[in-house]
Amino acid sequence: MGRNRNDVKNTFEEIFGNEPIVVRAPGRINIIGEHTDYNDGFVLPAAIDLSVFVFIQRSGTSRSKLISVDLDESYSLGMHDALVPVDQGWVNYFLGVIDQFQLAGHKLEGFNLMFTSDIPMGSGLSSSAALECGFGQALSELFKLKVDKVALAKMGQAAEHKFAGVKCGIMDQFASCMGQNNQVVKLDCRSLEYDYYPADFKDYELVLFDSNVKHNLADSQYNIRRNQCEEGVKIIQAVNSKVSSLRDATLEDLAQAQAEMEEVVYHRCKYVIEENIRVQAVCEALKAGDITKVGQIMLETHAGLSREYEVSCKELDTLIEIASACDGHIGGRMMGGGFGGCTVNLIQKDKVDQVIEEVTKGYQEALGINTKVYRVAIADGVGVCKQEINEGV
Ligand code: GAF
Repeated sequence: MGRNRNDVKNTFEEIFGNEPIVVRAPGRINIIGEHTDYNDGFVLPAAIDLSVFVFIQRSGTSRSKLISVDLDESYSLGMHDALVPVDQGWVNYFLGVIDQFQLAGHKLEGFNLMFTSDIPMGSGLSSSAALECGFGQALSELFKLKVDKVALAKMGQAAEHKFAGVKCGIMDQFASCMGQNNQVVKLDCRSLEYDYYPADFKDYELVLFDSNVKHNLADSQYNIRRNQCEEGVKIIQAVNSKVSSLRDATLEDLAQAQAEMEEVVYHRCKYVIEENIRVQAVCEALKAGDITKVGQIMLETHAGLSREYEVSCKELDTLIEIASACDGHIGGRMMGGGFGGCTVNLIQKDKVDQVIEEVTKGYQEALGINTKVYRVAIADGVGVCKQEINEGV
């Protein structure tokens, strides 16, 4: 996973003849608050110690070269070229960010860039958001643009909308930019006000199980969910004109509007309204040090995502079912957009090895798929690597 960073730096210097600036941008986990971000609601993510590393330096011309070390692919562009999405998927994240910088009035000159990533792609750990934020930070450093990190997160989100076609919320980019070592960040996705909470899970460890699948309806179904929520809001507004997004709606508003709604829209809205309540409850439980409660709420979220929001899949449900039956597992749920990727679980520290063994075996027996296990640490958000680049995160 990802190349040795010193090797990449040496290769950069050999190819381009100068020392690069190196930027690290992390992936993220999310404790609670799934599919709430684009409903103006609350989320509780954290940046992790799996990251994208971007190596960049000026080219001295108006042309730029991008190299994906992991994929062994490259792409060249002129900084005055018209920008449109291309077939090489990874390139679009870069084009999208360049487009955002240019729209914000920044004049970019040519650069050479290489990148490598530790974040497994398609695992729901936001490798794309990390790429957008890492590249944005790299441009900002290279051309001394002083773009603040919240602005960077917004640019990453806009790039994703326009060049990857996913109408994502702000959570992933915000976590990658604003994450802090050993802290989870509670974000109000409407006002972008945020608070940090110590990521102290006491006798429990967060463990991720990767379903090792990514169903290709993920992107299309994501946008459909977003539309269904917007449709629900319009109907709820007839009973409560103060509701401008699902974040404002109560379960009572929804009950009053239910008769006018398609059943599927009702269930989408119910899930989101309840999930926002669950984020608040998890924050309270964390403050009180009640980790068992956090685990229980995570299981409720999984049930909602699976049955009401319908973004889970057989593989994710199986992982949760097997893990829940293990001694020492106190909670878990699918994480991220859904239709594949990882589950996030809370497991008693002295039972982690045993649970990992049981889940790995059970998943293989049930579906014939190997799970991958990630025991991630919570880390800082995007930044320039000033020290030894192969150390730490
Ligand atoms: C994906 C999106 F990119 C996020 O914005 C968020 O909506 C998440 O799915 C679901 O909570 O990761």
